[in-house]
Amino acid sequence: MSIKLRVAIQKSGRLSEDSIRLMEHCDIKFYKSSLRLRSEAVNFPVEFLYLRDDDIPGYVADGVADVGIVGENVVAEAHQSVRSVEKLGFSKCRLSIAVPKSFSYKTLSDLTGLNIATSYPTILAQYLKQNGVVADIHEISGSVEIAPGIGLADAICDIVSSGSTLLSNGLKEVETIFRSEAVLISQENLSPVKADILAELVFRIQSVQKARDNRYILMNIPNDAIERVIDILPGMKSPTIMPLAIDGWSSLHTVVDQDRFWEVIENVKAAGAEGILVIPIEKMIL
Ligand code: PRT
Ligand code: ZN
Repeated sequence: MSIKLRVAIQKSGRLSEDSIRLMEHCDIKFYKSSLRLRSEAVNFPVEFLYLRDDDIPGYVADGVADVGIVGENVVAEAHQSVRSVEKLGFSKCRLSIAVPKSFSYKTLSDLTGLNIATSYPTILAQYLKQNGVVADIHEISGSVEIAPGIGLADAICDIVSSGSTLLSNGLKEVETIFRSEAVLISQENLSPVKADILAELVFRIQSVQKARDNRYILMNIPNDAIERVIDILPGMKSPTIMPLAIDGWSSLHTVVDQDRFWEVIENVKAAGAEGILVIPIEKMIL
């Protein structure tokens, strides 16, 4: 039997869909079934284990899985010895302290002596300690946001994404203590063969992520505007320029970072570009 890298992904939850989509964008083909706990890829030496997210750092540290995809919040809370290999850019959220709306909060020391409910006692304790605040941490495993309303705690520390859960429970966010996104973690001592498979997987993930952050653009420009347009595309490799069938015009092709995309489009339009086409990129290998 050939050696396969065992990749742990969340069985069902907020990370599952994006984790599977990322593997598919890396052209790894496998059968997904919500009933199965394990599946093998057909065209790449990996097999997937479907687990609860909280178990992933421990399984990776113990070598049951070789690598895993999980939130950085879970990794930090688990404090297992695993290596963070690559941030994955999805499931972004923050761990924040929130208090009832009526609480007149000014600084962290206002929490001194209070009871804070959380599912993240380790991260919270570390944060309070670093900031010299002594409070009681009350660990609960779910529905943290209702704790102040039922008199179980004075404040909470929980994951926030849009903030609507806090709002609908009469709470306000007062401190962000940790920012998180999905991350690829690995066991610390992979065999050389597995380390090679991981390197190939990371290479594919990076190519997919770079492609996701960029757009390929094509435009027609009058030849006398070529210099001006090139000046608008700073920091990028020299664009491709090809003559059009019409005299005095060229087609220019280049790659633009999506963060700067609209600004670049506005500027090249003003410089005389016409017929601008924007094309998504599937993979970018640099
Ligand atoms: O069953 P299993 O144990 O595998 O899953 P789970 O229920 O423990 O985790 P899951 O699927 O809810 O979340 C997995 C990971 O997604 C988390 O560890 C975070 O890294 C990340 N993530 C991103 C979130 C959120 N956004 C999020 N909004 N995790 C939880 N929430 C919850 C939060 O706890 C709160 O109840 O959503 C609520 C807040 O959302 P807003 O949008 O109202 O602010
Ligand atoms: Zn969980």
